[in-house]
Amino acid sequence: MNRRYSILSIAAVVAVAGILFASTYSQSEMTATKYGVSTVQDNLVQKISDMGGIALQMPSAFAQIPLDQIDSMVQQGRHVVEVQLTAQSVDLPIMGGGKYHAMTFNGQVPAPTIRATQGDIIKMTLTVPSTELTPHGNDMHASQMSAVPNFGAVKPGESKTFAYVAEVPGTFKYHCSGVNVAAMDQHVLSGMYGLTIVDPLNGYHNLLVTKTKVVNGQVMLDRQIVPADAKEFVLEYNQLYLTADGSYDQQAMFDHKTTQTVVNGFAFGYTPNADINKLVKGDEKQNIFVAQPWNDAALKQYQGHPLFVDTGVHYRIFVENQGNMPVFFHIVGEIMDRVTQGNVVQAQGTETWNIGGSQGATIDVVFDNPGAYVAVNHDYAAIFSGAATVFVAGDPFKLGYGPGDMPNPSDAVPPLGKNSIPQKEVVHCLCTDDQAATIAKQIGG
Ligand SMILES: [Cu+2]
Repeated sequence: MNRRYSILSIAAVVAVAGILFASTYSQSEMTATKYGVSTVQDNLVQKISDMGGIALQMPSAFAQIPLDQIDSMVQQGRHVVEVQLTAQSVDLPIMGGGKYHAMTFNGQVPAPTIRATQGDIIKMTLTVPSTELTPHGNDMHASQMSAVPNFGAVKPGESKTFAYVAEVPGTFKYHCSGVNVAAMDQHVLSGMYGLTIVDPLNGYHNLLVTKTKVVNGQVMLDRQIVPADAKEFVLEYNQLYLTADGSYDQQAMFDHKTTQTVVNGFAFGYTPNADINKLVKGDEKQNIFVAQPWNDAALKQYQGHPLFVDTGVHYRIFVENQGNMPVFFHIVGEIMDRVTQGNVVQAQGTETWNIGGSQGATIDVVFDNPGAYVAVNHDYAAIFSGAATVFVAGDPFKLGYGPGDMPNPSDAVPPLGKNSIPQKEVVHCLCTDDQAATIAKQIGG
Protein backbone atom coordinates (compact mmCIF):
# COMPACT_ATOMS: atom_id res chain seq x y z
CA MET A 1 0.00 0.00 0.00
CA ASN A 2 1.23 3.46 -0.87
CA ARG A 3 2.37 5.18 2.30
CA ARG A 4 0.74 8.54 1.57
CA TYR A 5 -2.52 6.91 0.59
CA SER A 6 -2.60 4.81 3.76
CA ILE A 7 -2.10 7.80 6.03
CA LEU A 8 -4.90 9.67 4.28
CA SER A 9 -7.15 6.62 4.63
CA ILE A 10 -6.52 6.45 8.34
CA ALA A 11 -7.07 10.15 8.71
CA ALA A 12 -10.44 9.66 7.01
CA VAL A 13 -11.36 6.79 9.31
CA VAL A 14 -10.35 8.79 12.35
CA ALA A 15 -12.25 11.84 11.17
CA VAL A 16 -15.41 9.90 10.32
CA ALA A 17 -15.14 7.94 13.56
CA GLY A 18 -15.09 11.22 15.43
CA ILE A 19 -18.42 12.13 13.86
CA LEU A 20 -19.85 8.62 14.26
CA PHE A 21 -19.19 8.46 17.94
CA ALA A 22 -19.64 12.15 18.66
CA SER A 23 -16.18 11.95 20.14
CA THR A 24 -15.06 14.43 22.73
CA TYR A 25 -11.57 12.99 22.96
CA SER A 26 -8.47 14.92 22.06
CA GLN A 27 -6.09 13.53 19.47
CA SER A 28 -3.56 12.57 22.15
CA GLU A 29 -6.23 10.72 24.12
CA MET A 30 -7.27 8.80 21.06
CA THR A 31 -3.97 7.38 20.03
CA ALA A 32 -0.29 7.25 20.68
CA THR A 33 0.20 7.72 16.95
CA LYS A 34 -0.17 11.15 15.43
CA TYR A 35 -2.17 11.49 12.24
CA GLY A 36 -2.05 14.49 9.98
CA VAL A 37 -5.62 15.39 8.98
CA SER A 38 -5.59 17.19 5.68
CA THR A 39 -7.84 20.04 4.59
CA VAL A 40 -9.67 17.55 2.37
CA GLN A 41 -10.54 15.50 5.43
CA ASP A 42 -11.56 18.60 7.38
CA ASN A 43 -13.99 19.43 4.60
CA LEU A 44 -15.35 15.86 4.67
CA VAL A 45 -15.91 16.09 8.40
CA GLN A 46 -17.71 19.41 7.95
CA LYS A 47 -19.87 17.99 5.16
CA ILE A 48 -20.95 14.98 7.27
CA SER A 49 -21.56 17.25 10.22
CA ASP A 50 -23.75 19.55 8.08
CA MET A 51 -25.78 16.53 6.99
CA GLY A 52 -26.62 15.80 10.61
CA GLY A 53 -24.03 13.08 11.18
CA ILE A 54 -24.05 9.45 10.25
CA ALA A 55 -24.84 8.51 13.84
CA LEU A 56 -28.34 9.97 13.54
CA GLN A 57 -29.20 7.35 10.95
CA MET A 58 -28.68 4.52 13.46
CA PRO A 59 -32.06 3.68 14.98
CA SER A 60 -32.04 2.81 18.66
CA ALA A 61 -33.99 -0.36 17.82
CA PHE A 62 -30.65 -1.96 16.93
CA ALA A 63 -29.24 -1.30 20.40
CA GLN A 64 -28.36 -3.97 22.93
CA ILE A 65 -30.81 -5.69 25.27
CA PRO A 66 -31.81 -3.11 27.90
CA LEU A 67 -30.09 -4.33 31.06
CA ASP A 68 -33.28 -4.01 33.11
CA GLN A 69 -34.97 -6.57 30.85
CA ILE A 70 -32.44 -9.34 31.53
CA ASP A 71 -34.20 -10.61 34.69
CA SER A 72 -37.52 -11.08 32.92
CA MET A 73 -35.78 -12.78 29.99
CA VAL A 74 -34.15 -15.18 32.46
CA GLN A 75 -37.55 -15.89 34.01
CA GLN A 76 -38.78 -16.76 30.53
CA GLY A 77 -35.97 -19.29 30.18
CA ARG A 78 -32.86 -17.56 28.81
CA HIS A 79 -29.45 -18.16 30.38
CA VAL A 80 -26.94 -15.42 31.09
CA VAL A 81 -23.19 -15.67 30.56
CA GLU A 82 -21.52 -12.86 32.50
CA VAL A 83 -18.17 -11.60 31.30
CA GLN A 84 -15.98 -9.21 33.29
CA LEU A 85 -13.15 -7.66 31.32
CA THR A 86 -10.59 -5.24 32.73
CA ALA A 87 -8.22 -3.35 30.49
CA GLN A 88 -4.63 -3.74 31.61
CA SER A 89 -1.52 -2.48 29.83
CA VAL A 90 1.47 -4.53 30.93
CA ASP A 91 4.83 -5.72 29.61
CA LEU A 92 4.84 -9.40 28.57
CA PRO A 93 7.66 -11.64 27.27
CA ILE A 94 8.37 -12.36 23.63
CA MET A 95 10.24 -15.23 22.02
CA GLY A 96 13.99 -14.83 22.24
CA GLY A 97 13.93 -12.86 25.48
CA GLY A 98 12.87 -9.31 26.13
CA LYS A 99 9.39 -7.93 26.51
CA TYR A 100 6.84 -5.97 24.57
CA HIS A 101 4.30 -3.39 25.64
CA ALA A 102 1.13 -5.48 25.66
CA MET A 103 -2.43 -4.23 25.95
CA THR A 104 -4.66 -6.89 27.51
CA PHE A 105 -8.03 -7.76 28.88
CA ASN A 106 -7.54 -9.23 32.39
CA GLY A 107 -3.74 -9.34 32.12
CA GLN A 108 -3.64 -12.14 29.56
CA VAL A 109 -3.15 -12.56 25.80
CA PRO A 110 -5.46 -13.72 24.34
CA ALA A 111 -8.27 -12.51 26.59
CA PRO A 112 -10.39 -15.16 28.36
CA THR A 113 -12.40 -17.42 26.05
CA ILE A 114 -16.14 -16.89 26.42
CA ARG A 115 -18.31 -20.01 26.05
CA ALA A 116 -22.03 -19.75 25.48
CA THR A 117 -24.84 -21.73 23.90
CA GLN A 118 -26.84 -20.38 20.98
CA GLY A 119 -29.68 -18.33 22.52
CA ASP A 120 -27.77 -17.34 25.67
CA ILE A 121 -27.56 -13.73 26.79
CA ILE A 122 -23.96 -12.55 26.95
CA LYS A 123 -23.61 -9.69 29.43
CA MET A 124 -20.24 -8.01 29.12
CA THR A 125 -18.78 -5.39 31.45
CA LEU A 126 -15.61 -3.61 30.42
CA THR A 127 -13.75 -1.74 33.15
CA VAL A 128 -10.94 0.64 32.34
CA PRO A 129 -8.95 1.48 35.48
CA SER A 130 -7.84 5.06 36.01
CA THR A 131 -4.23 3.90 35.62
CA GLU A 132 -4.73 3.23 31.89
CA LEU A 133 -3.29 5.91 29.63
CA THR A 134 -5.98 5.63 26.94
CA PRO A 135 -9.66 4.63 26.73
CA HIS A 136 -10.56 1.19 25.41
CA GLY A 137 -13.65 -0.36 23.85
CA ASN A 138 -15.04 -3.77 22.96
CA ASP A 139 -16.33 -5.06 19.64
CA MET A 140 -17.98 -8.45 19.97
CA HIS A 141 -18.36 -10.29 16.67
CA ALA A 142 -20.85 -12.76 18.21
CA SER A 143 -23.32 -9.88 18.56
CA GLN A 144 -25.60 -8.22 16.07
CA MET A 145 -26.17 -4.74 17.35
CA SER A 146 -25.34 -1.24 16.38
CA ALA A 147 -21.67 -0.46 16.81
CA VAL A 148 -22.78 3.01 17.85
CA PRO A 149 -22.71 3.56 20.76
CA ASN A 150 -22.17 0.03 22.13
CA PHE A 151 -18.58 -0.46 21.04
CA GLY A 152 -17.56 3.08 21.90
CA ALA A 153 -14.63 4.05 24.07
CA VAL A 154 -14.68 3.66 27.84
CA LYS A 155 -12.56 6.31 29.54
CA PRO A 156 -10.01 5.54 32.26
CA GLY A 157 -11.80 5.29 35.60
CA GLU A 158 -15.08 4.21 33.99
CA SER A 159 -16.86 0.99 33.07
CA LYS A 160 -19.60 0.04 30.67
CA THR A 161 -21.98 -2.92 30.35
CA PHE A 162 -23.93 -4.20 27.39
CA ALA A 163 -25.81 -7.41 26.70
CA TYR A 164 -26.94 -9.28 23.64
CA VAL A 165 -28.38 -12.63 22.63
CA ALA A 166 -25.83 -14.90 20.94
CA GLU A 167 -28.08 -15.97 18.08
CA VAL A 168 -25.54 -17.57 15.75
CA PRO A 169 -23.37 -20.60 16.62
CA GLY A 170 -19.69 -20.65 15.75
CA THR A 171 -16.42 -19.01 16.74
CA PHE A 172 -16.34 -15.24 17.00
CA LYS A 173 -13.55 -12.86 17.76
CA TYR A 174 -13.95 -10.05 20.25
CA HIS A 175 -11.49 -7.21 20.43
CA CYS A 176 -10.77 -3.73 21.68
CA SER A 177 -12.24 -1.14 19.37
CA GLY A 178 -9.50 1.32 20.30
CA VAL A 179 -10.55 4.83 21.06
CA ASN A 180 -13.67 4.97 18.90
CA VAL A 181 -11.84 3.12 16.12
CA ALA A 182 -8.64 5.19 16.33
CA ALA A 183 -5.58 3.12 17.27
CA MET A 184 -7.70 -0.04 17.07
CA ASP A 185 -4.90 -1.74 15.16
CA GLN A 186 -2.42 -0.95 17.94
CA HIS A 187 -4.71 -2.22 20.70
CA VAL A 188 -5.68 -5.47 18.93
CA LEU A 189 -2.23 -6.32 17.64
CA SER A 190 -0.80 -5.58 21.10
CA GLY A 191 -3.04 -8.22 22.69
CA MET A 192 -6.60 -6.98 23.22
CA TYR A 193 -8.42 -9.84 21.55
CA GLY A 194 -10.26 -12.97 22.60
CA LEU A 195 -12.67 -15.63 21.38
CA THR A 196 -16.34 -16.35 21.93
CA ILE A 197 -17.45 -19.91 21.22
CA VAL A 198 -21.20 -20.18 20.69
CA ASP A 199 -22.24 -23.84 20.81
CA PRO A 200 -25.15 -24.89 18.57
CA LEU A 201 -28.39 -25.08 20.59
CA ASN A 202 -28.87 -28.74 19.68
CA GLY A 203 -25.22 -29.62 20.23
CA TYR A 204 -22.52 -30.66 17.80
CA HIS A 205 -22.95 -33.29 15.13
CA ASN A 206 -21.45 -36.74 15.22
CA LEU A 207 -18.37 -37.00 13.06
CA LEU A 208 -18.33 -39.25 10.02
CA VAL A 209 -14.89 -40.62 9.21
CA THR A 210 -14.56 -42.70 6.08
CA LYS A 211 -11.78 -45.29 5.99
CA THR A 212 -11.29 -48.38 3.88
CA LYS A 213 -11.19 -52.04 4.78
CA VAL A 214 -10.69 -55.30 2.95
CA VAL A 215 -13.57 -57.79 2.96
CA ASN A 216 -13.28 -61.08 1.08
CA GLY A 217 -10.33 -59.80 -0.90
CA GLN A 218 -12.06 -56.56 -1.88
CA VAL A 219 -11.29 -53.02 -0.74
CA MET A 220 -14.47 -51.44 0.61
CA LEU A 221 -15.47 -48.20 2.33
CA ASP A 222 -15.54 -48.34 6.10
CA ARG A 223 -17.73 -45.54 7.44
CA GLN A 224 -17.20 -44.86 11.10
CA ILE A 225 -19.38 -42.66 13.27
CA VAL A 226 -17.47 -40.81 15.99
CA PRO A 227 -19.71 -39.38 18.75
CA ALA A 228 -20.06 -35.57 18.99
CA ASP A 229 -18.48 -35.45 22.45
CA ALA A 230 -14.86 -34.34 22.01
CA LYS A 231 -11.77 -33.09 23.74
CA GLU A 232 -11.24 -29.50 22.67
CA PHE A 233 -8.55 -26.94 21.93
CA VAL A 234 -8.53 -23.29 20.98
CA LEU A 235 -5.81 -21.80 18.75
CA GLU A 236 -5.84 -18.07 18.04
CA TYR A 237 -3.43 -16.74 15.41
CA ASN A 238 -2.05 -13.23 15.36
CA GLN A 239 1.05 -11.20 14.50
CA LEU A 240 3.33 -8.97 16.50
CA TYR A 241 4.63 -5.81 14.81
CA LEU A 242 7.28 -4.37 17.12
CA THR A 243 10.04 -1.85 17.28
CA ALA A 244 13.35 -2.87 18.87
CA ASP A 245 12.17 -1.59 22.27
CA GLY A 246 8.94 -3.63 22.14
CA SER A 247 6.57 -0.84 21.13
CA TYR A 248 3.89 -1.25 18.46
CA ASP A 249 5.27 -0.51 15.00
CA GLN A 250 2.43 0.73 12.82
CA GLN A 251 4.58 1.13 9.72
CA ALA A 252 5.63 -2.54 10.00
CA MET A 253 1.91 -3.43 10.12
CA PHE A 254 1.22 -1.39 6.96
CA ASP A 255 4.12 -3.13 5.25
CA HIS A 256 3.03 -6.56 6.55
CA LYS A 257 6.47 -7.02 8.05
CA THR A 258 5.68 -9.40 10.88
CA THR A 259 8.06 -9.41 13.84
CA GLN A 260 6.70 -12.73 15.12
CA THR A 261 3.66 -14.89 14.42
CA VAL A 262 1.90 -15.93 17.61
CA VAL A 263 -0.51 -18.68 18.55
CA ASN A 264 -2.44 -17.84 21.73
CA GLY A 265 0.07 -15.04 22.26
CA PHE A 266 3.26 -17.12 21.90
CA ALA A 267 5.62 -17.80 19.02
CA PHE A 268 6.38 -21.54 19.23
CA GLY A 269 4.61 -21.69 22.63
CA TYR A 270 3.30 -25.23 22.22
CA THR A 271 6.57 -27.03 21.73
CA PRO A 272 8.44 -29.44 24.02
CA ASN A 273 10.56 -28.06 26.86
CA ALA A 274 13.76 -28.97 28.72
CA ASP A 275 11.92 -31.35 31.07
CA ILE A 276 10.56 -33.31 28.12
CA ASN A 277 14.01 -33.29 26.46
CA LYS A 278 15.33 -34.95 29.62
CA LEU A 279 12.61 -37.59 29.67
CA VAL A 280 12.96 -38.46 26.01
CA LYS A 281 16.66 -37.97 25.34
CA GLY A 282 18.13 -38.00 28.83
CA ASP A 283 19.57 -34.54 28.19
CA GLU A 284 17.62 -31.38 28.85
CA LYS A 285 19.74 -29.43 26.37
CA GLN A 286 19.03 -31.75 23.45
CA ASN A 287 15.89 -30.44 21.78
CA ILE A 288 13.28 -32.78 20.34
CA PHE A 289 11.75 -30.08 18.16
CA VAL A 290 13.69 -27.69 15.95
CA ALA A 291 12.57 -24.58 17.85
CA GLN A 292 11.94 -24.65 21.60
CA PRO A 293 12.33 -21.04 22.74
CA TRP A 294 10.44 -21.48 26.03
CA ASN A 295 12.52 -24.34 27.46
CA ASP A 296 13.30 -23.43 31.03
CA ALA A 297 11.07 -24.41 33.99
CA ALA A 298 11.99 -21.04 35.55
CA LEU A 299 9.78 -19.46 32.88
CA LYS A 300 6.77 -20.70 34.92
CA GLN A 301 3.55 -20.00 33.00
CA TYR A 302 5.59 -19.22 29.87
CA GLN A 303 7.39 -22.56 29.69
CA GLY A 304 6.73 -24.36 26.40
CA HIS A 305 4.23 -27.20 26.45
CA PRO A 306 3.08 -29.43 23.58
CA LEU A 307 -0.53 -30.50 23.20
CA PHE A 308 -0.94 -34.13 24.25
CA VAL A 309 -3.71 -35.98 22.44
CA ASP A 310 -5.05 -39.52 22.56
CA THR A 311 -5.28 -41.64 19.46
CA GLY A 312 -8.74 -42.68 18.28
CA VAL A 313 -10.44 -39.81 20.15
CA HIS A 314 -12.54 -37.01 18.67
CA TYR A 315 -10.78 -33.62 18.90
CA ARG A 316 -12.56 -30.35 18.17
CA ILE A 317 -10.20 -27.45 17.55
CA PHE A 318 -11.57 -23.91 17.51
CA VAL A 319 -9.27 -21.85 15.29
CA GLU A 320 -9.55 -18.07 15.03
CA ASN A 321 -7.50 -15.71 12.91
CA GLN A 322 -7.15 -12.62 15.10
CA GLY A 323 -4.57 -10.97 12.87
CA ASN A 324 -4.44 -9.35 9.47
CA MET A 325 -2.63 -12.07 7.52
CA PRO A 326 -4.30 -15.22 6.17
CA VAL A 327 -4.01 -18.48 8.10
CA PHE A 328 -3.63 -21.56 5.92
CA PHE A 329 -4.45 -24.01 8.70
CA HIS A 330 -2.82 -27.39 8.22
CA ILE A 331 -1.75 -30.23 10.50
CA VAL A 332 1.43 -31.85 9.24
CA GLY A 333 0.80 -35.60 9.04
CA GLU A 334 -2.98 -35.32 9.35
CA ILE A 335 -6.00 -34.74 7.16
CA MET A 336 -8.78 -32.73 8.77
CA ASP A 337 -11.84 -34.93 9.06
CA ARG A 338 -14.27 -31.98 9.01
CA VAL A 339 -14.26 -28.20 8.81
CA THR A 340 -17.29 -26.29 10.12
CA GLN A 341 -18.04 -22.58 10.06
CA GLY A 342 -21.11 -21.34 11.86
CA ASN A 343 -23.01 -24.61 12.08
CA VAL A 344 -22.42 -25.51 8.44
CA VAL A 345 -19.98 -28.15 7.27
CA GLN A 346 -17.58 -26.57 4.76
CA ALA A 347 -15.25 -29.47 4.03
CA GLN A 348 -14.54 -33.08 4.87
CA GLY A 349 -11.21 -34.80 4.43
CA THR A 350 -9.32 -31.65 3.54
CA GLU A 351 -5.59 -31.01 3.85
CA THR A 352 -5.66 -27.25 4.53
CA TRP A 353 -8.31 -24.66 5.33
CA ASN A 354 -7.82 -20.99 4.58
CA ILE A 355 -9.01 -18.68 7.35
CA GLY A 356 -9.07 -14.98 6.56
CA GLY A 357 -8.54 -12.10 8.94
CA SER A 358 -11.13 -12.01 11.74
CA GLN A 359 -12.55 -15.36 10.70
CA GLY A 360 -12.72 -18.69 12.46
CA ALA A 361 -13.31 -22.36 11.81
CA THR A 362 -14.02 -25.44 13.86
CA ILE A 363 -11.76 -28.32 12.93
CA ASP A 364 -12.65 -31.92 13.81
CA VAL A 365 -9.88 -34.47 13.71
CA VAL A 366 -9.13 -37.94 15.04
CA PHE A 367 -5.43 -38.78 15.37
CA ASP A 368 -5.14 -42.40 14.25
CA ASN A 369 -1.52 -43.20 15.00
CA PRO A 370 0.96 -42.29 17.75
CA GLY A 371 3.48 -39.64 16.77
CA ALA A 372 4.19 -35.93 16.53
CA TYR A 373 1.92 -33.77 14.40
CA VAL A 374 2.49 -30.07 13.90
CA ALA A 375 -0.34 -27.61 13.28
CA VAL A 376 0.95 -24.77 11.15
CA ASN A 377 -0.07 -21.75 9.20
CA HIS A 378 1.20 -23.18 5.90
CA ASP A 379 2.66 -19.83 4.91
CA TYR A 380 6.39 -20.38 5.31
CA ALA A 381 6.94 -16.90 6.71
CA ALA A 382 4.38 -17.67 9.41
CA ILE A 383 5.75 -21.14 10.21
CA PHE A 384 9.29 -19.91 10.70
CA SER A 385 8.23 -16.88 12.71
CA GLY A 386 6.22 -18.87 15.25
CA ALA A 387 3.10 -20.57 13.84
CA ALA A 388 4.03 -24.17 14.64
CA THR A 389 2.11 -26.04 17.33
CA VAL A 390 3.20 -29.55 18.30
CA PHE A 391 0.61 -32.25 18.99
CA VAL A 392 1.98 -35.40 20.61
CA ALA A 393 -0.45 -38.25 19.89
CA GLY A 394 -0.42 -41.33 22.08
CA ASP A 395 2.92 -42.16 23.69
CA PRO A 396 5.37 -42.18 20.76
CA PHE A 397 8.39 -41.78 23.06
CA LYS A 398 7.38 -44.77 25.25
CA LEU A 399 7.35 -42.73 28.44
CA GLY A 400 4.69 -44.95 29.95
CA TYR A 401 1.74 -42.58 30.32
CA GLY A 402 -1.79 -43.59 29.35
CA PRO A 403 -4.60 -41.81 27.46
CA GLY A 404 -5.54 -38.52 29.13
CA ASP A 405 -2.73 -38.75 31.70
CA MET A 406 -0.69 -35.85 30.37
CA PRO A 407 -2.02 -32.36 31.19
CA ASN A 408 -2.52 -29.77 28.49
CA PRO A 409 -1.73 -26.02 28.54
CA SER A 410 -4.61 -24.15 30.14
CA ASP A 411 -4.69 -21.43 27.48
CA ALA A 412 -5.23 -24.00 24.72
CA VAL A 413 -8.20 -25.63 26.48
CA PRO A 414 -11.46 -23.68 26.22
CA PRO A 415 -14.11 -23.63 28.97
CA LEU A 416 -16.37 -26.68 28.83
CA GLY A 417 -19.32 -26.49 26.46
CA LYS A 418 -22.18 -28.51 25.07
CA ASN A 419 -20.26 -31.66 24.07
CA SER A 420 -16.91 -31.23 25.82
CA ILE A 421 -14.85 -34.01 27.36
CA PRO A 422 -12.81 -32.50 30.24
CA GLN A 423 -9.01 -32.59 30.11
CA LYS A 424 -6.28 -32.28 32.72
CA GLU A 425 -4.71 -28.82 32.56
CA VAL A 426 -1.51 -27.13 33.61
CA VAL A 427 -1.12 -23.34 33.90
CA HIS A 428 0.22 -21.92 30.65
CA CYS A 429 -0.50 -18.40 29.49
CA LEU A 430 1.01 -15.22 28.15
CA CYS A 431 -0.22 -13.51 31.28
CA THR A 432 0.83 -11.71 34.44
CA ASP A 433 1.76 -13.66 37.57
CA ASP A 434 -1.48 -12.47 39.18
CA GLN A 435 -3.56 -13.82 36.32
CA ALA A 436 -1.57 -17.08 36.32
CA ALA A 437 -2.49 -17.50 40.01
CA THR A 438 -6.16 -16.87 39.21
CA ILE A 439 -6.06 -19.44 36.41
CA ALA A 440 -4.34 -21.95 38.74
CA LYS A 441 -7.29 -21.64 41.12
CA GLN A 442 -9.80 -22.05 38.28
CA ILE A 443 -8.26 -25.29 37.06
CA GLY A 444 -7.53 -26.57 40.56
CA GLY A 445 -3.78 -26.47 39.98
CU1 LIG B 1 -7.83 -0.92 23.89
